[in-house]
Amino acid sequence: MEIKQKIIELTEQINQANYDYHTLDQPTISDYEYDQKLQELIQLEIKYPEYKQPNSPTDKIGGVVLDQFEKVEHQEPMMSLSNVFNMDELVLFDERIRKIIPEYSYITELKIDGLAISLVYENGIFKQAATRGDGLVGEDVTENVKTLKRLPHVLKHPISLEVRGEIYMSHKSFNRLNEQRMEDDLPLFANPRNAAAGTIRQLDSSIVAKRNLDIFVYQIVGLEHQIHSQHEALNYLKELGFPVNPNHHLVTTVEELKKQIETYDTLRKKLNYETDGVVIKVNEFALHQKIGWTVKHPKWATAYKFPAEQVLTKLKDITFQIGRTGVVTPVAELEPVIISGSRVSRATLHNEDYIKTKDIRIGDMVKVHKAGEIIPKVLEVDLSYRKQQQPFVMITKCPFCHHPLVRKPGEADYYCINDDCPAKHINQLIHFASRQAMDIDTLGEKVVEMLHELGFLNTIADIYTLHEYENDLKGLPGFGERKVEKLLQAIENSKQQPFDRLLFGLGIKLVGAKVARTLAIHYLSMDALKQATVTDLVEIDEIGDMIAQSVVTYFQKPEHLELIENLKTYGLTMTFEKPYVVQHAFNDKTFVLTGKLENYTRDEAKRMIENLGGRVSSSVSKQTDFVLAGSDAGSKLKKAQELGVPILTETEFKVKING
Ligand code: 1X8
Repeated sequence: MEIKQKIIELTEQINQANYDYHTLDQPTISDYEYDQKLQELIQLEIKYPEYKQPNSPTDKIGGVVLDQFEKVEHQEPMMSLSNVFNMDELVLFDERIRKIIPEYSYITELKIDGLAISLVYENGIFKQAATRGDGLVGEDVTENVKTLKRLPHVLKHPISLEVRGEIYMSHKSFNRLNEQRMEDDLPLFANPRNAAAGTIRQLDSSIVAKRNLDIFVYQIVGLEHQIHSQHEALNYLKELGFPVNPNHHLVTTVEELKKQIETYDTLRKKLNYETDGVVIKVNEFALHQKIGWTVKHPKWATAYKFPAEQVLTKLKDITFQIGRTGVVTPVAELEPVIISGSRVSRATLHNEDYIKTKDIRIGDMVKVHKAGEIIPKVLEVDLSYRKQQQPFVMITKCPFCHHPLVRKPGEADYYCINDDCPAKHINQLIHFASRQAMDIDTLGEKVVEMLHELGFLNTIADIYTLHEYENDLKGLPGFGERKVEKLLQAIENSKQQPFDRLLFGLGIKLVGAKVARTLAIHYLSMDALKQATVTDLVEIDEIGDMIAQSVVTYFQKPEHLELIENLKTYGLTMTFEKPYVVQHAFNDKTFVLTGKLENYTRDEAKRMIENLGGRVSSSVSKQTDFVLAGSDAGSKLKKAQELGVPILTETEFKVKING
């Protein structure tokens, strides 16, 4: 009883703290205190799953990993809205309605640029979330939606209903995600909507939890008898505890509509989320029946779409950037212009194919906009300005080392494959010293460029012999005595950075910070990783063929092996020490789960094991420490018996968990 009480108390305290932080934007407890409480609740829920509350905040951490999403048929079709793109079209929309009914009001709301979602609650408890899909059948993304911090898991009133809304990603979370992806060498999301849609389709809900999606709810399905207008519906949704966008206004004439749209157009530039228009609905539900629907959309509503700001400017030149892996990217050098509030002078042109398809030529006038209002993009050439401009020809030699470039079959990118290319070296050095890798903060871009130029730094290994030139460095312009000492001290300290950071810092193609950590956890040392074959590597859940091949190729090169030997001699960390959450018999043990469990889902069992420092693998091998076997276990159980791997029943597992 006492434990149940404690679980209820922690659940309430953490939920309140979440509300204060995420909804009111006014934190009431420290991060430390929050983490302590959350950890305590996690541990108690592991030991006493029977007391876990339906509104437990631990559901917001994610951890459920699915093989695929189930299909869900919508109770009522999820329709899209018709669009109007200017005031004339808006007037036509209004006239069509006015022909049917003379008197009504409109409610205007911001159109959130995210993805539509349906949420089902039973007796006030969140049960299911589904995407729009084709409007009739969507996908069950309940586990992912559970992780949204402002989504109520329990409503203020114990009612059953379906509501609909829009899931979106704020500019802040979007920028943070793309910065991270840049560091991890992953393709960037073009805009917050794509990022939100890509995130909601993740099979691992703990990834979703980290990306900070948010939601606005704007529709109640059914309940027309109790609620008579959209205005009442929004108020009721708020009362139930849903996040409702505060910007909604009632108007009666087209003139008022126009004014309201202008106000929204100013407002939206200050918001921290993307909007792409104004939704205009007839407010009174009773009138919806009279006005009706087409097969695709309601006739009593429309979306006024804001024009994306496009600016015409001159393409002064096409230059080339080189990444640490040698990819050469063409860049548009533009006559600077202001777009959506900020100055744009460069935009990526992606690759040769992109330029050729759009027939972009140096000297052209080009239309530029910000994709998702953020990343500058060259849309098209305005051919009316075209004179003698010559067609673009891709360079054939590296602009930095003049080595011939290579376009690999099946790829759009050109690579400089010269291992001595100075530009590649500079980028490798910058990457190695960067915050996510070895975090040598005094060795930033400018310092690297200068020390490279002067011949002090060429390869990564040179960083660790820099102290031999202490006196020479102290004589350099802009390098006082203190600065040199700080730099050398930071380099010395970096030798203690964990193995996974070093691995990331090496700049192996496709090995971002996360993959580096996964490799470090599985192989535990550089020596072991060096020996890994493609077959070994793809055994690991998150490692696919491409990454595996890239890792193996890296370690086949003699100059890389030499670099690693040198770094080892200098005393860098070549083994991984795993931080444990708690001391427990499961620390570092590999489990395989098979068969049907009685008391938990597989995902819950996986989470318990991982919380106690173990890991779960999908196939049984000699490396497996335990197989947890439920009923109807098949081939995995048989293999475990053959290999002599210890097999746990669910009861034995529970006993072990409780230590
Ligand atoms: C789509 C959207 C609607 C609203 C806001 N954002 C959207 N993306 C709203 O009504 N406030 S309504 C809607 C639809 O019906 N397809």
